[in-house]
Amino acid sequence: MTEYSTDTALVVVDVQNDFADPDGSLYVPEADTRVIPAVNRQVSSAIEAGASVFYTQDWHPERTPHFATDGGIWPVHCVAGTVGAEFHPDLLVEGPSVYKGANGEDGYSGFTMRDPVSGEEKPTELESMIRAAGCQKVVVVGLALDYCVKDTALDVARGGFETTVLLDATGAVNLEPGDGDKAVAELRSEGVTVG
Ligand code: VGL
Ligand code: ZN
Repeated sequence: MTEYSTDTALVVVDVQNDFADPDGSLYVPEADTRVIPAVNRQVSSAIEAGASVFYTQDWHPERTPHFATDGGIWPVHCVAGTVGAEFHPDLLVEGPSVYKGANGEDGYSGFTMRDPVSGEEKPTELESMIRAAGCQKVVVVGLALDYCVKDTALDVARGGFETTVLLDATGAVNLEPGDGDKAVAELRSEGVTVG
C-alpha cells in the first residue's frame, strides 16, 4: 500500500467511459472490474492522508489527426462533451480535472500537449497545480498504461518529482502485444518506481 502524505499528489489518468466501459470505443481490458476499484482505494487513502488528487481527461474535437478517420491510429474516442468522455460512473472523483487534446493537440501526456500541425509542445496546467499544492512525490494511476499513464509519468519524472506508477491501478491497451511490458521497462529505465 502506498503511503500518502501532504507532499504527495495522486494523478488519475483518463478513467473515462470510452476507456473504462466494456462498450466504450477503446476499452482497456479489466478497466471496470480491476482498475477502477484499485484506483478508488488509492483515492481514498490519498484523501485520508491529506494528499492532493488530480484527474486528467482525454478531450478531443470531433475531427483530429489523433483519430484513424483523419489519418491517426485510434478509433474515435473521448470527444468533448460526449458520454464517452465523461468519467466512468464508478470512479471516485475528489479533485480537479485537466483536459488534454481539446484543441486537437496530439500526444498522450497530462503534462504536455503537442500541436498536431506545428509539433510544438505546450505545458498543461497540471504541473503548476501539483507544484502549487507543494508536492514532491507523484503517484500515477489510471488508463492506459502504455500511452497516457506512461507518457504522463515520464514527464512527471523529468520534472524532478519522485514518481511511482501502481500496476494494479492501471491497465494497458496493448495495441501491439507486449506494449504494457515495454512501458514498464521504459518507466523503470527513466527512474520511475513501478510497484
Ligand atoms: C489514450 C490512446 C489514445 C490514453 C488516449 O488515455 O492512454 N490512449 N488516446
Ligand atoms: Zn486520445
